[in-house]
Amino acid sequence: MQFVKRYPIPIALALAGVIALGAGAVLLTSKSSSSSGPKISADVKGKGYNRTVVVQVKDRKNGAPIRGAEVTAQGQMTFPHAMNFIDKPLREVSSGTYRGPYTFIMKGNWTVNVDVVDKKGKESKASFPIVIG
Ligand SMILES: [Cu+2]
Repeated sequence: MQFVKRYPIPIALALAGVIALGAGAVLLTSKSSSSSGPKISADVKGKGYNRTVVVQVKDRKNGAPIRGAEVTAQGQMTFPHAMNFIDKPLREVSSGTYRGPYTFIMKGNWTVNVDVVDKKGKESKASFPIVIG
């Protein structure tokens, strides 16, 4: 928690609260997403820096799992400073479920940007906030 000490107390308290809530596996709520194309939901499992990103891709209209899509996850640090990291492809592990490891190298607030391109070439994006602490 060393980095928290460098910030004013209200921010440190807010961060500590968010970090406490963020412990363990959480189903993430999308901060933004495409209005058309496949529906994306995501979960980041594990603790510490090395996590597993799990993404579910469904048909927006009928909820059916979408198989054979190209799915990537990209980590973006948003606080205490901005940093962008590489896109990593996720692998389909069951119908419409894609997963892969992602290393979040620093404590702080991050956004996981998920990009999906289905077999017809239709693209969908969603962003999920997560705290690494
Ligand atoms: Cu950083």
